[in-house]
Amino acid sequence: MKRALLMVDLQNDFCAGGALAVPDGDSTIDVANALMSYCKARGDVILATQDWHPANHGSFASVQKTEPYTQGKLDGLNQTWWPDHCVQNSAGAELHPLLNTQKIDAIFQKGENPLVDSYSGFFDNGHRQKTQLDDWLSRHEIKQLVVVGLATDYCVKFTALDALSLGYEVTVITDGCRGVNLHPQDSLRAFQDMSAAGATLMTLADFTY
Ligand code: VGL
Ligand code: ZN
Repeated sequence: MKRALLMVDLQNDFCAGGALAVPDGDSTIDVANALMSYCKARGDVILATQDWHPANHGSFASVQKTEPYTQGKLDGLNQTWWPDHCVQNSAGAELHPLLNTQKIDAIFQKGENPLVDSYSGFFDNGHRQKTQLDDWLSRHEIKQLVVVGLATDYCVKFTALDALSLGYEVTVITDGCRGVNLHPQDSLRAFQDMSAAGATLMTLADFTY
């Protein structure tokens, strides 16, 4: 059965010094590199997503003239207002410099529509528009996904949940993920939600044993 490693949003803005730095986010990079080597050696495809916002994105607190990390509604959907992050073609939107990007087979960008946020690599938050990821995976007959990335409680979670609802078999490598944790238990809850929806949770050590 064909498999892909899917690395979610391993971008500078989610790492140390970034606009929306996830606590300990950088520690996912070594795990992702180890997984790429392991997966590539057994013939898996290596994919990445990139949060890719226009400078006027509606999820930005600056655009809404409000405080970052507060809540509101964007086009009828609950929305956390974020610091400006992952602006298209900015340094913050680039993949982490220590990520072995030469191993990546394809990159999928999301979050381009200023009117809606897009945590999942598959759909926007309103499930109105699809990215190219699902079609690409179908075309390559890939039905199994191994997921790591940032952030556990947003883009990793919604990517994994959408993948499960689309019928993929999903394994999440827990030590390859870190969360924002606006509330202290958010990442733990996210792992529980992914597991309850059918994802297998494993550490890198278990997975590569
Ligand atoms: C993300 C918040 C806003 C993520 C993206 O990659 O988890 N979180 N945009
Ligand atoms: Zn974003």
